[in-house]
Amino acid sequence: MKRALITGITGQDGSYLAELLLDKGYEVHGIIRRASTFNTGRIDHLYHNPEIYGKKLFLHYGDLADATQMVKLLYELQPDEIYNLGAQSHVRVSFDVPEYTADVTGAGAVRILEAIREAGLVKKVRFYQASSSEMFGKVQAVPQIETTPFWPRSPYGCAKLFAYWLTVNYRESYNLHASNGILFNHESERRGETFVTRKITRAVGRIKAGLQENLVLGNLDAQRDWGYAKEYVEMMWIMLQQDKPDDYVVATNETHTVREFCQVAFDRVGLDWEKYVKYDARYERPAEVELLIGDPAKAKKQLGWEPKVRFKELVEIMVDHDVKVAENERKIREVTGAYTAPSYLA
Ligand code: NAP
Ligand code: F7E
Repeated sequence: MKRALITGITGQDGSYLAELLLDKGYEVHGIIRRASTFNTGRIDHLYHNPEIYGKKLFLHYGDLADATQMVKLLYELQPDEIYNLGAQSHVRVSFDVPEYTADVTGAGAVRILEAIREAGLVKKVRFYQASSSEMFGKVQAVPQIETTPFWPRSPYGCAKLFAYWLTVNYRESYNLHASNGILFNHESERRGETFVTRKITRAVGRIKAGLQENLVLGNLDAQRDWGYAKEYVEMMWIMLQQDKPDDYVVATNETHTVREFCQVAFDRVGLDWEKYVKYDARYERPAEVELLIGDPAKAKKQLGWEPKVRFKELVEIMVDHDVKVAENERKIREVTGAYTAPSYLA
């Protein structure tokens, strides 16, 4: 039985990856942060399953800012694969907390890489770094591929670039099996609620259910290459099964504006988006990434990976989910008169 360690297991990707690895027969360990509120909503179905938790899935308190705990865990667990998905992952927020973002999203990767050396795991372990299309930022070529020069536009992008190069550096310096997945935006019904796609689909559900009046957004002209998260985590695993580590763009090679996302999402429930979407400059970023579109040809050629879920289907999966969530919340409110339902229930 292979043993994997996931940082960021409570996040969108971490939860899907944990499911995938459990399905493949792995023993899965995840690092979670102590919080004053519940932060395991996305993996509660695994945590509360007595056949899984404590048998195949184990959670450990830790933090990417805490190197000592990382070394201790790696000594104890001796994992075969490590997936570093933990991060302060919000681009807009990274302008508010640049130093914290550098520490967790950037230096967090070094802490794991050094812990691998410290625990004597360089020959044994395989390492995946969650790199990002945000590293392309002010894009120097269209579409972006693995060799496109980077030009990050946010503290988040800069931190990810640091972690990207450290991953390459440990591969070259110590022969570590370390790979970067350069993942373009990927979304799902588990997407964090302050990222634009989920903010839109939640609003659509809530407006339809009469729980919300309008939706306030920033730049509608930004273009993104949006794929489905469930498919993207599979690529993380595939990369670590190769004899040779490498770096891969994971994308759909299609791009759409935030405006188009709104149109398709509101259309799904028969509403006219222009009547509900308002603008507020506070959702703009000091420097914007205007256009992202990735060509995953290398992933297709070398690893046989291709995305299946396309833009319209992705929007519809998310809207349909959030319509149900909002409808449940409306019913609960009717009975209790109170706001109660966490959005990821149902
Ligand atoms: P996410 O939903 O924001 O999840 C981030 C995870 O990191 C959460 O489990 C979070 O824990 C954890 N985390 C945050 N700060 C931490 C810290 N100090 N120590 C340990 N863990 C910490 O992100 P995601 O969308 O799943 O993305 C997964 C990874 O891929 C991230 O590194 C992200 O930057 C990167 N990425 C994402 C995309 C995308 O489009 N989704 C694209 C490219 C790259 P809590 O639950 O406690 O907050
Ligand atoms: O913004 C525009 C915003 O926050 C997308 C992260 O997973 O993907 C994600 O980063 C676009 C931007 O994602 C609002 O200006 C307009 O142009 O959903 P987002 P992101 O910044 O692309 C990359 C690949 C990652 O690696 C990151 O971790 O939408 N936008 N109005 C808005 N964005 C937000 N959040 N909220 C708005 O109201």
